[in-house]
Amino acid sequence: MASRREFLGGLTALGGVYLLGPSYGKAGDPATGVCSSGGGFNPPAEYELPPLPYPPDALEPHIDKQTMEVHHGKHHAAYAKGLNAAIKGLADARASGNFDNVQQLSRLLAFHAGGYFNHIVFWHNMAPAGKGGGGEPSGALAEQIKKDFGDFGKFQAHFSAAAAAVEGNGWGILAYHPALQRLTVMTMMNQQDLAPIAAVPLLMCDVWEHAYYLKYQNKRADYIKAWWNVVNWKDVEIRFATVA
Ligand code: MN3
Repeated sequence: MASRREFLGGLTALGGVYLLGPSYGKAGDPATGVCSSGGGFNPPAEYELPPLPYPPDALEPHIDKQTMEVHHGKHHAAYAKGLNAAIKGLADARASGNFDNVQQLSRLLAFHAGGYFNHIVFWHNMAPAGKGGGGEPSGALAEQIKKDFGDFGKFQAHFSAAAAAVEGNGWGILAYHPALQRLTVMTMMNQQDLAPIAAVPLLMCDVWEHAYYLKYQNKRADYIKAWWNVVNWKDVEIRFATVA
């Protein structure tokens, strides 16, 4: 496990520490969420769409195949493309010395870097129900949830209510804040707004309509209720172990 100092030392690039999460593959593995311990993180020249860690129908019936195909193949792919375009736009601005569009490019970088990374965490936060998905966390994460929220039921109710109450597009998030040394439930509008700097996401629930509308229409709360059945707590525990 990386020490906190090593972990924070390894966090670079892309619009804020909170965007980066631990990886449990090799250090700096973009397929699982980028970044673990210090140094050695070399960003690729172009960000590519990482594959889903399971087939698109694996989360049925809670999350349907068509939603997963469109969400991953179209929406997530568009964030990768937008991220590459924003990085190139800023490089071009530096090369030419023309920063007329720097405000717009900075916004696009934050939005697409958020969208690119948030979905990587989200895919890995899920697993087929009964085969890694569902249930409750164990070990150190379970203890920390108890300490910071009272018990798992209170945490789950808090998270569900916060995610359901996001105005428009956004995310419900369980994050660990290394400086505060506590877990927090937070929400994020769009792909980056309202997220405290340095809070590291551990568990993310996409509540953009594209994440549930085909199957659940306007019933976001029903989607969130079903989503708990596919939460991959092992993944969340590993992320927690890397930062706490
Ligand atoms: Mn999405």
